Amino acid sequence: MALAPAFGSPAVCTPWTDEYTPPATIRVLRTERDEVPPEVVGTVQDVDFRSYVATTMAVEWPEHYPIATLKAGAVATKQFAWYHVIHPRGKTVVQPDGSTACFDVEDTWVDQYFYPEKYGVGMPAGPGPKIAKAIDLTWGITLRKYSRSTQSSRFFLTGYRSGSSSVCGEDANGFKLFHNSTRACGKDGLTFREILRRYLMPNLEIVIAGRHDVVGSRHGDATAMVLNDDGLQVAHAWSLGAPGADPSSRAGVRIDADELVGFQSSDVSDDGKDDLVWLTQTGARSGRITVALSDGAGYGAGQTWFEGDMAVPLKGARLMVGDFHADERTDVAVLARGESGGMAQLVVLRKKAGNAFGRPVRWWSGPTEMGTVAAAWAGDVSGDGRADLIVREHPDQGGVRIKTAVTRSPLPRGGERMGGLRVGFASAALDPLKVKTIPGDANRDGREDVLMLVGSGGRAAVVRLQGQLFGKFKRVPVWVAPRAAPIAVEKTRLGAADVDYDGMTDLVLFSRHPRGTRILVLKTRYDTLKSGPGQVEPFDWVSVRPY
Ligand SMILES: [Ca+2]
Ligand SMILES: [Ca+2]
Ligand SMILES: [Ca+2]
Ligand SMILES: [Ca+2]
Repeated sequence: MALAPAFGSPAVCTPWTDEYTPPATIRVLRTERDEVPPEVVGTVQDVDFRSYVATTMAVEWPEHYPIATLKAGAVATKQFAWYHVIHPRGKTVVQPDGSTACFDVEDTWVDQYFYPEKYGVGMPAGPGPKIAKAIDLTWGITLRKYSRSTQSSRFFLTGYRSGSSSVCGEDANGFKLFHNSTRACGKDGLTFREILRRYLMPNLEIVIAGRHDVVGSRHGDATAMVLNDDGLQVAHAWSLGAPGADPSSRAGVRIDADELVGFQSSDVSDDGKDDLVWLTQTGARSGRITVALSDGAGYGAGQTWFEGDMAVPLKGARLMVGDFHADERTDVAVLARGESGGMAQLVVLRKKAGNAFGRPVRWWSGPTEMGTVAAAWAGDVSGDGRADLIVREHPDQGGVRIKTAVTRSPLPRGGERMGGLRVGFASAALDPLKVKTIPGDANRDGREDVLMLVGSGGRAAVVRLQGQLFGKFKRVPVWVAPRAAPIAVEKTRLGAADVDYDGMTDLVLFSRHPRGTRILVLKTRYDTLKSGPGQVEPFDWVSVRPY
């Protein structure tokens, strides 16, 4: 086993400071055990970080635990070690050859138990496929604690112990997970996000950075469909936030606009890059769902992932994408007219293994006049990992209304899978033409918010409707456009992406401009927005549709 060189300064061991992307390796002090070769004992090893997490979990979060518990454990195990990499304790050891080496963690219970000779990846007693899955599905997730007084949050040390209780949540203290009781939570049917919230509340942020990354730079991108002269919708993506990336448009897929019900962006192939999904009507109640996968440079050719009976009338229906099953996979949903007047219904097509969506399953139905629905999205407002329904309505009597229906958790086996559609925000005074809305997680607490651009008295303002546990919104004014740079709300459409890669969804404005369309990013901070970057594109704004 080669000895890694010692670094000069104990203040830096593994040189890594990123709080959103895990380190590639970690330096581990090896101690004496039966199967550890004598030449390894007392040395520091550079270990592949993912293997380190998997090997540790094989002992500390065993394979037979429920998958939700393992996912919570994978987040905590990863972050415990990662925290020590980015906050070095200055630990060093004199190795058997006389050299001094620094290390981030030691391989005993002092930190996390690491014994690759016996529990390593590929060993009979090593991590199995369930642990590997739990790690993969949560690799991009980090936890932070928010402080209201400083308007900031910090990546914190996540610990865990065996615990004194076998009742879910009973020994929760706000900072640690406990094996026995979190195992009970998993058996009770909680999702891993619900487990993390129960043990690590209050002020917990469950963060995923880089939302809506299409181009593959990790940073979120601006995207819009533009209608061309041949009547085709052409997908365009702009990488505006990544340092050194080419900000010019990448044109991709062309979609025949006839019979198109809708298009959406989401990562349906689980590689971290958002793909394009669209629904085409092939009959009154039948359709085809096509996917164009992003390869990082652009979209590939369209592939049919579902074709057939959609179970609902598609005329006037709304396509949406979201993870309704809390399995970290993107499902497709359609909000449509109900079977009788004044009713609406939602069906969900589950993402299956491979390139396919399952048959539509009834998720919700209730009184809603589809004629008043101006937009609908799937987003996890309640923060349990299951997508909820967000609907924007323009009531006949005027104003703007936003309603939510929350997916039940645990998921009922049959019947209604959602609670009722309830008003989360309503204003009779607002002119719908001067209110633009887009969902995103702006305060990175793992709950979907709605960002609202409002024109009032000549100066545009942004209000954040902050998602809450029961699908309600907290209204937080965050920004007013400067007098020197006014924004015409009625000539603006909104996109959303985490352009600066910090887990807070940023706003992307597409505004009418004398030379075409002006794209402007408003970067989200907790209590305000920061303007830029932006550019002007030569597309007639009238046909530009952000997605
Ligand atoms: Ca993808
Ligand atoms: Ca939810
Ligand atoms: Ca939020
Ligand atoms: Ca951001």
